[in-house]
Amino acid sequence: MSFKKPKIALVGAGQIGGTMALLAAQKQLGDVLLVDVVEGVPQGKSLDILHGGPIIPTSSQMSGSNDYAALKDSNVIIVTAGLPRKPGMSRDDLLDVNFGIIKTVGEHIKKSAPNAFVIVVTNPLDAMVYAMHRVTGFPTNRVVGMAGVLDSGRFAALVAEELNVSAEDVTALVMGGHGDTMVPLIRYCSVGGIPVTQLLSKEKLDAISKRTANAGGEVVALLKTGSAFYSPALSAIHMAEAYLKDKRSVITAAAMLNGEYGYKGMYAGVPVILGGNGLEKVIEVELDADEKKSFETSMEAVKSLVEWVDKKMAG
Ligand code: TXD
Repeated sequence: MSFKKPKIALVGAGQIGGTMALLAAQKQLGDVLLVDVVEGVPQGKSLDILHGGPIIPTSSQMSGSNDYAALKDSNVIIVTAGLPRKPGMSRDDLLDVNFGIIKTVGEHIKKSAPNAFVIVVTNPLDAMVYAMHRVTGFPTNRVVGMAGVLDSGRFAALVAEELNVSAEDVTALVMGGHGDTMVPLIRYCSVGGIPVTQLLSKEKLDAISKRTANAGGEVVALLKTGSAFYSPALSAIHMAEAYLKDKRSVITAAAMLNGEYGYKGMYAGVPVILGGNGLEKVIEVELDADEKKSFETSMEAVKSLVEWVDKKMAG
């Protein structure tokens, strides 16, 4: 018997793509390919990481290409190709230009790597992951979006900071679309198993929810020339690892709903089990009246994005 390392393709070798390449090599998840339209960038970043291989140390092979044909037989493909947000720009402003990019990338994935597990990161996330599913025609267990891991991580990090405790002891659950209407579920957040509502006041928790929904914008305003990339890269690699190691991780991902939470045919950020078959299951948690209302408001925003993509696909 012979074994080959998994092939991890990162389409988009920008801030998130480059960071993911380093993380994937550090974690020895497999061989790493960077693909980008800008000549030299994927080659340069992969060469740079390759030079660090003996220091990490890692046995991951690194390569970079401007040719989508290099995607051939990839096991996992993480897509960040697109334009990032500039200050003052909403995620939805990006819709048109990034849709065109996802369409091109999706068509190549379909041709070159028909069995790949695809994680979409490009914004506006809920529309782009839906477009990727439509363009590739891949089953929904193999096309997911990254947002919930990041949004939940942001909420948990802010709770940990407020309580002055280790971030690794806080778990949080942020559902809904990846936009200003995301739904932090305060009562599902726990600190070392203790419900956070026993440790922080409602006012504090409401402020943390607000700051979480605006966290991406807060980073954009500080960076001025791009959007967050370290925590998004960590989040997407966390998902790839759950798949490659068949971890059956319980995380929040943008997943296609098929009746869960009362919606069908739309992606939404929901808790899921991620393992060797990709998205193994959508977990339905109980929502109270207020949470349900917030989730529905968030889904209204996603619905208009889905309709936009459907129109584009039809015409
Ligand atoms: O939670 C989330 N899902 C997100 C999403 C959190 C943060 C950022 N999020 C979005 O990810 C962001 O709004 C962007 O749409 C993507 C990528 O963010 P990144 O910060 O990595 O952007 P960069 O540095 O601009 O990188 C994008 C790269 C860049 O190198 C382009 O040349 C390349 O994408 N690009 C392409 N690559 C391949 N193929 C095509 N067609 C292409 N077009 C652009």
